[in-house]
Amino acid sequence: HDAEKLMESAMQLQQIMLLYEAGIREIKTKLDILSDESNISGKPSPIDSIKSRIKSPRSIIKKLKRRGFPISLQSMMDNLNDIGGIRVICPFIQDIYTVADMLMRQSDLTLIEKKDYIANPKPNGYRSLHLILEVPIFLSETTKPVRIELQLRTIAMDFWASLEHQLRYKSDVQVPPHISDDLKECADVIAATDEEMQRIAKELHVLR
Ligand code: 0O2
Repeated sequence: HDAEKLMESAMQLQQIMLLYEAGIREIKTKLDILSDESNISGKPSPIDSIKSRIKSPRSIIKKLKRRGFPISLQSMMDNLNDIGGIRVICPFIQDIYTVADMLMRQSDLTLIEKKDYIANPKPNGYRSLHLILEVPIFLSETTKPVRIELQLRTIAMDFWASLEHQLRYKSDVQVPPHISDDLKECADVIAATDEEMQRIAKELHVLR
């Protein structure tokens, strides 16, 4: 009986993970098509690179606990929107909105939530555009919607966020306030450089 129960839970988990992997594949394909379309028309692609990940069980449980949600597969699907995540790295700030608009125009995608941490950076200096998109997954008998978190950022924003993430997670001590101020200062310098690079690109007619 125990073996049956274990088998049932394992299969349920596998089915859920299949959905998230499929959701990531669907949206990545859409992004690849948009990038290829730019390339063949001789325009520079608004996408520099794409990364994706499935949240680890450890992080899923940590987040459910932190938010006070029940620890179950159903709760994970209902309450977390970032189990499947895609990060789109763009050359220029404007490219982020170009890519986001292109995706939001696609009729099979539903925008569930948009957080613009570029227009409104986090107090620590973090900048990115976050979209929660719902994509239908067509299975043999049914169609299941799955939510995927998209983080869109420039190369410069990604540089800061990746290093800040490493510094925060690698250090066992709480980051002291003067270091947070230094990191915020770095974020602001990087943001100013991003603006400047965009201005140059516009002046050279690389960006419209
Ligand atoms: P990981 O390892 O990237 O998966 P919450 O997830 O509770 O913080 P919310 O509202 O669900 O908050 O999502 P939010 O704030 O829109 O975005 C969360 C994700 O954005 C994080 O995922 C990070 O990937 C990224 N992010 C947000 N703030 C920062 C920041 O200050 N620095 C860096 N480097 N990344 C940030 P996870 O789950 O925290 O981590």
